[in-house]
Amino acid sequence: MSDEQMSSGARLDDVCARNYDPLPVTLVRGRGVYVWDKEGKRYLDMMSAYSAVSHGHTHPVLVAALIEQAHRLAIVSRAFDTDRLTPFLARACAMTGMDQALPMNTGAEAVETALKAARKWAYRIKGVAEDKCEIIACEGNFHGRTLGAVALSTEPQYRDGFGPFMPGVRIVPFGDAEALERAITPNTAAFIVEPMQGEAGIRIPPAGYLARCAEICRAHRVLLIADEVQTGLGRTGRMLACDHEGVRPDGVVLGKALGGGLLPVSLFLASRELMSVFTPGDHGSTFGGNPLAAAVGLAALEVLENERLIERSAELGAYLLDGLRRIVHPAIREVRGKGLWCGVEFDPRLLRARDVAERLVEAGILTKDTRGTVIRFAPPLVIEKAELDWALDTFQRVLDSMTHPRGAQTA
Ligand code: IF1
Repeated sequence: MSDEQMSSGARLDDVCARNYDPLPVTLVRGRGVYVWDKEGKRYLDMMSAYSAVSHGHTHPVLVAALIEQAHRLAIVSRAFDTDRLTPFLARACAMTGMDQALPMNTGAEAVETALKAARKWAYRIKGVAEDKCEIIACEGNFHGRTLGAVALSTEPQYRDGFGPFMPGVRIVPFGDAEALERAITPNTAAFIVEPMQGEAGIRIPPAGYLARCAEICRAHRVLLIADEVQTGLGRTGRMLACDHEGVRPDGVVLGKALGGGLLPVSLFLASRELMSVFTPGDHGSTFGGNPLAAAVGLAALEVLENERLIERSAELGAYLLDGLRRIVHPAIREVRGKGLWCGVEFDPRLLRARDVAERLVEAGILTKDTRGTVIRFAPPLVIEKAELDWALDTFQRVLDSMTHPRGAQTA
């Protein structure tokens, strides 16, 4: 909220739609793994804006890239080429093993791009009858808030009041490859999946699940589209979560951290065959691939490698997961994680995750509950072990102070 708004006395609820219920803190500054509120209180950021701030807040190399490009050339539309787009896309393709990329801005836009590509591939290359193709998605998925992405969602609140939805969607249980095979028909264009589900509460499928899905998709000539908006770019300890199983999907969606924690940058990356369905004018975006986003995106990929953030995520993520599993409280049901992406699930009869998140804010840790039962720990990948130790000690201390319905103080 601007100074004048602050001085005018306007309140967020007066001027903003209530599409979020933010935790009771107003942030004004960030650097690295820390952010500060307007009273100057410091918080350790353990959620990284849902993994969009994997490089840490206001990373100096990325801010410098942003400022340098902003002074040169920022927005020209794709009606013209620029000197920034090709190097960015070439680096992204090299780091993901994909042939080509189509630049967008938000994760949902890149998901929509993937869905359009898959449908057109089904009609033009696989030979499915026009307007008959089907897309398979998983129970508990999250692919964005646009009407196409929400048509895939199984979360009632994300769909309530927004129908009718695009037809041709089939839902299968997450983690069950044989259910995927049973859902495939001759009209199936693609299977879109988060290799590990984020919003559903850091859900990790059985080992071999993704590899088996890839085999099934190949056997039935169905595209495998990996939505790595949250799991990609080192968050789970590998460049892509698909890499844990050596799976090369037909298409990959990247977003969030690709913008270096500074601005929205997303990509749909695919095989040459899949990307060949797009001809000039089929699809686009005013801001997609702008030189400012491309310069920051390239710098974000370079920092990922130069500062070994992917390796740090693997090493420190194992340390974080081990530390969380040593936390003691009767309300903890399960601790899950991969890389610096962990979730602690609580028994809602004993503790509400939102209450834990609010107590963590008071203790100086920013995190977020998901689905009402899971607290997510996904710090910037630049975090140090000593900061993880402080977070673990603080988390245990907060839980020790939280009673549960029986009223007994925990041991
Ligand atoms: C919200 C969480 C939700 C995503 C995956 C695409 C997108 C996302 C796997 C769309 C976005 C964000 C959206 C934000 C909360 C957050 C989120 F899982 F990260 F916590 F909702 F599930 N694919 N996830 O996770 O990307 O268009 O937002 O750039 O909408 O409340 P976007």
